[in-house]
Amino acid sequence: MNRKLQVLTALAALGVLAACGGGGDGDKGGAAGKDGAAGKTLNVYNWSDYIAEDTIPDFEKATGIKVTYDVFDSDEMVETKLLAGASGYDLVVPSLSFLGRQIQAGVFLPLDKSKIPNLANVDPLMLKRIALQDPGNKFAVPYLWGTSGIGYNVDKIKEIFGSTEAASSWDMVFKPENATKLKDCGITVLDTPSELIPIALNYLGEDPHSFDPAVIGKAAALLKKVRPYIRNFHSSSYIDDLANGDICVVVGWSGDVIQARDRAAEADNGVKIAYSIPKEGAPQWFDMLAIPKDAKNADNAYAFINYLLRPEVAAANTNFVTYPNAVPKSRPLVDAAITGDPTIYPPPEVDAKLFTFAVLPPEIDRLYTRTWTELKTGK
Ligand code: N2P
Repeated sequence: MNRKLQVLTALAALGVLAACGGGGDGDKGGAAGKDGAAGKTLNVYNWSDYIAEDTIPDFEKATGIKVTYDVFDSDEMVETKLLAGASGYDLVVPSLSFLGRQIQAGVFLPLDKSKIPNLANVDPLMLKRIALQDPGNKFAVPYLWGTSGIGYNVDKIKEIFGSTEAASSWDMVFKPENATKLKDCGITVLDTPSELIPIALNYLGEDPHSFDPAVIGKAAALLKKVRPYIRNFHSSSYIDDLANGDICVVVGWSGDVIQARDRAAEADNGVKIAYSIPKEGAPQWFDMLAIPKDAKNADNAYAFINYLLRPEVAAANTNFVTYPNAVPKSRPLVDAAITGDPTIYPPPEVDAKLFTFAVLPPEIDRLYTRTWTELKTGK
């Protein structure tokens, strides 16, 4: 990935770009958009490292809509803004499991599907699966999806365990006798209980969707045992940390790890990175495009959603961020090295072991948060 975009992404993460409208002059003298309200602007809140570098400029050129693009790296961050209301965003990208709860909280605009003709391009099977949490696909459209697994430095793992076989099992990070060997080269885990607790439960042979506090306590105990060996809790810095050789293992997201691999290769720094979906099974998630109810530029959000669903745009995004999209017609336009990579597009036998996340009821969500705070602060 290009350095300039990384810097822009980092600045946006700090909120530096938010104030300058992505470098533009806002609504170009107040020209009203089709919605007649706020003009030709669009405020987007997306995951970091999650769009091709040309997508926004090309959309702006094609439509005259000026995009302010901010990024986040956790569902918890988006949810806080959405539930507080008046987020100022016209388009947000929560994961499906969070979206289910946000729909119940009434934070989204029901989609006017007549404004998204390219919805016809979306994989109907995926829509059907998603409808379990967004009945009738009323509020959201799938953007990209992926898995959560283990990213690792190939040479370091060979050095420590003799081969990379160790990375094919969650044992590598969840067995204290293994994790201790990784302590010095550095383990990072995603900074979210919503992923790590279900991953730990699944590893223990428990239902990853369990809402039983005693069962969730087993995941907490497991995580606590390996806590001394975890260097960082972070959900975006690990891309560069892995690529630069500063950490050797991450429990992270598929496309992010592949981006780390590609950044290291581009830098030609001798660091080899790989991603594994451990054999005990791993999460599969979907990130969803949705319009907050109080969006000032909803029509521009519709235009952007429709643009993202063009096969050539969806393919460009997948080629750049190495996450699969929801548009089957884009597939012939995606690099063969990506479609042929079983860690990006899991083959059926791996797919069969993937699990999705449940929509957590509020009391379990609170238990997750408490567990996480205690884990991080080492109580
Ligand atoms: C993007 C990470 C994907 C988000 N950097 C996981 N839902």
